[in-house]
Amino acid sequence: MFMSRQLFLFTLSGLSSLGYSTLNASTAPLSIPPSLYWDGDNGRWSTFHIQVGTPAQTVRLLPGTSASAGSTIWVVIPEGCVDVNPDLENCLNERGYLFQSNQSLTWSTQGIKTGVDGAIFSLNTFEEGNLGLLGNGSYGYDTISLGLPGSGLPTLEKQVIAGIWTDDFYLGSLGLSPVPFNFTNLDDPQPSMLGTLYNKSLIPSPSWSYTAGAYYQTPPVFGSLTLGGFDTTRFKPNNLTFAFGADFSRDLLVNLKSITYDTAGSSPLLASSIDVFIDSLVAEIWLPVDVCEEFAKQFNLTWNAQGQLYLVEEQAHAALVKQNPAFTFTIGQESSQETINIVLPYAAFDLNLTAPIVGNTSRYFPLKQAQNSTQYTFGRTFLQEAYVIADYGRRNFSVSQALFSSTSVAQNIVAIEVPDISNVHTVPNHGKKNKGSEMGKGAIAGVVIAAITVLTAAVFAAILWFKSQKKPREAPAESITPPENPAVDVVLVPPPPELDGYKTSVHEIDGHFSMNQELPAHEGHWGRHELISEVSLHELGGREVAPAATR
Ligand SMILES: *[C@@H]1O[C@H](CO)[C@@H](O)[C@H](O)[C@H]1NC(C)=O
Ligand SMILES: *[C@@H]1O[C@H](CO)[C@@H](O)[C@H](O)[C@H]1NC(C)=O
Ligand SMILES: *[C@@H]1O[C@H](CO)[C@@H](O)[C@H](O)[C@H]1NC(C)=O
Ligand SMILES: *[C@@H]1O[C@H](CO)[C@@H](O)[C@H](O)[C@H]1NC(C)=O
Ligand SMILES: *[C@@H]1O[C@H](CO)[C@@H](O)[C@H](O)[C@H]1NC(C)=O
Ligand SMILES: *[C@@H]1O[C@H](CO)[C@@H](O)[C@H](O)[C@H]1NC(C)=O
Ligand SMILES: *[C@@H]1O[C@H](CO)[C@@H](O)[C@H](O)[C@H]1NC(C)=O
Ligand SMILES: *[C@@H]1O[C@H](CO)[C@@H](O)[C@H](O)[C@H]1NC(C)=O
Ligand SMILES: *[C@@H]1O[C@H](CO)[C@@H](O)[C@H](O)[C@H]1NC(C)=O
Ligand SMILES: *[C@@H]1O[C@H](CO)[C@@H](O)[C@H](O)[C@H]1NC(C)=O
Ligand SMILES: CC(=O)N[C@H]1CO[C@H](CO)[C@@H](O)[C@@H]1O
Repeated sequence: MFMSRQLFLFTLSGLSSLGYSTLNASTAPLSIPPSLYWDGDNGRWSTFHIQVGTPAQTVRLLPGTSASAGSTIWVVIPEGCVDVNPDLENCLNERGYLFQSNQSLTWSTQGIKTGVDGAIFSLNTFEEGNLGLLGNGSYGYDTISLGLPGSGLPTLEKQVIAGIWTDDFYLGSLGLSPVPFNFTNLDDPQPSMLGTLYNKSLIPSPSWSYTAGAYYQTPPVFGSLTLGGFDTTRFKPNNLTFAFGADFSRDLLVNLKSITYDTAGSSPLLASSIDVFIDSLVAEIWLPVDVCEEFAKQFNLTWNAQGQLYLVEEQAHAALVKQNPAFTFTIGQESSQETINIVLPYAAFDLNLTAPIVGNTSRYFPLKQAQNSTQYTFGRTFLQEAYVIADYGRRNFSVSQALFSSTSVAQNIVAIEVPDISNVHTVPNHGKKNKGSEMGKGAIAGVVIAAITVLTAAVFAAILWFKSQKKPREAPAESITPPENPAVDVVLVPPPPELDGYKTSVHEIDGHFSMNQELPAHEGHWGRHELISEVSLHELGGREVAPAATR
């Protein structure tokens, strides 16, 4: 890690002496429209469309903010229905539609070591694996297009795709990491989607902003995803900036100082501070056991040992609705007193488990008992009320209270430009626990951690180098915005769709019907049958986890 930081410094100063100073001023951020669906088996989550393969197969994915796991795109493949959930009604639609690689003319596994079953590796879930979320992927390359056909969003060739079938990740993931993926048997690091978009000057910087959306709002408000910028109408600004965590795979690390709720005389639910990792690939909020127990005591949550989760009985639910507590999460940097509050109403925690996790829909409270500090996680539950802006050029991010503007409010997308290299003198060195050595242990499809940290630096260096080589001749006079004031390029994006977003059954386009509709008829086992015959891991031990008593 020390070596890699030195390299980072070296490459940055090397670039400034090369006179890197230009940008492609015509590059605007990309606002990815939500799918207008609420998907998932552990809550209602706002997904996003992408098309994969040739001809295009449209799938709905959740944005994946995890630096490691988010370096590739995950799509659910037919095994995820036929073998893992053979009895699940309407499985294709439930899992956001499937990708069939053998129906794509552009699918390729060239150069990837393949066995009889194809290129199967475990998913690079360093962080999620700590929470017991695991899966294998069938890897290959294919063409992707963002959004639905006709959306005018970019098409990218030869993106690394992992076909997944595990129920641990019920929906596929639109990985947002800029970090390239490294197959164990290939020397070439494979650029991620964000890296490719930036390298092709399709976004102004390697950065993104995301909030998960809130089904419980009236009307429900879909998620918001911007690449290379942010949407000022979706968050309440604050002045707090977080530096990325020292550990590359735990970049979005915040210090949680306290959790309180607003009922008079209530005692704080968490008193001493902890570091918590923000990860959209996880649904729940993972906190120390004593904190969870405090929640359970205060709100009469029912611990379900089999599923290791909290169910909410009707009576407790009614009491919570009546009391309507607002939970305030106070976060900041570990070393600083400056804090911000993210407030979550009870409604944000009022989620249901549905099939295939449980037979009958069950209310649960998305709080999980973390056994140690590596498990402290703010998942999508938190991101319903939080808007995160991550800037990989400056290695910093912000967390803001999400705003739920009405659909009649036009987006206001602001670009994040790449930092002015000449102003960069230091790279934050937290000197904190360095996980690089611990991580080698998982024999994983990709990402050799030490190499990746170097790569992260090297890739940006390469990108910047590439730009510096190419652009000056064309636009010599352009100067880059200094980092103090990165948001210069205000772009008004066309007005929102004419439909009311919350009418989830109404769509302008039946995008997913480019999928092969004969699919459900294939009931057999194919190719990888010996892999997937393993019963997949669920959060709950079995299909039938009924609330303790029905009254
Ligand atoms: C494509 O793969 C599916 C399983 O993923 C299989 O059922 C089908 O027979 C295959 N089709 C062809 C043409 O190979
Ligand atoms: C992934 O595949 C390997 C090899 O077949 C298997 O041992 C492992 O259990 C699988 N992992 C998961 C999470 O299914
Ligand atoms: C800027 O990017 C656009 C695509 O976003 C491209 O068409 C154009 O050629 C680029 N201009 C320069 C000077 O690179
Ligand atoms: C941020 O800081 C500026 C200058 O110190 C101040 O004017 C502004 O009110 C602050 N904004 C917020 C949201 O605190
Ligand atoms: C807690 O929930 C249980 C089961 O729903 C109920 O019997 C009990 O009365 C509740 N206790 C309180 C304090 O609300
Ligand atoms: C959860 O299920 C209950 C009863 O089945 C239903 O009334 C409620 O609307 C559901 N909540 C969500 C968020 O889907
Ligand atoms: C943290 O707890 C999880 C679950 O008990 C365990 O798998 C993991 O090894 C633990 N990690 C450390 C660093 O103790
Ligand atoms: C990153 O840092 C720069 C100044 O160093 C600041 O202007 C910017 O707002 C920060 N970005 C985020 C997302 O907090
Ligand atoms: C960027 O693109 C150029 C040419 O298209 C390629 O040579 C270079 O390796 C790419 N860099 C990265 C980091 O992907
Ligand atoms: C689901 O609900 C139905 C009707 O209330 C009931 O007959 C059935 O036993 C329940 N199943 C489980 C697994 O609780
Ligand atoms: C560029 C790079 O560092 N590639 C590495 C990818 O992973 C393989 C196997 O671990 C290494 O041998 C390569 O050096």
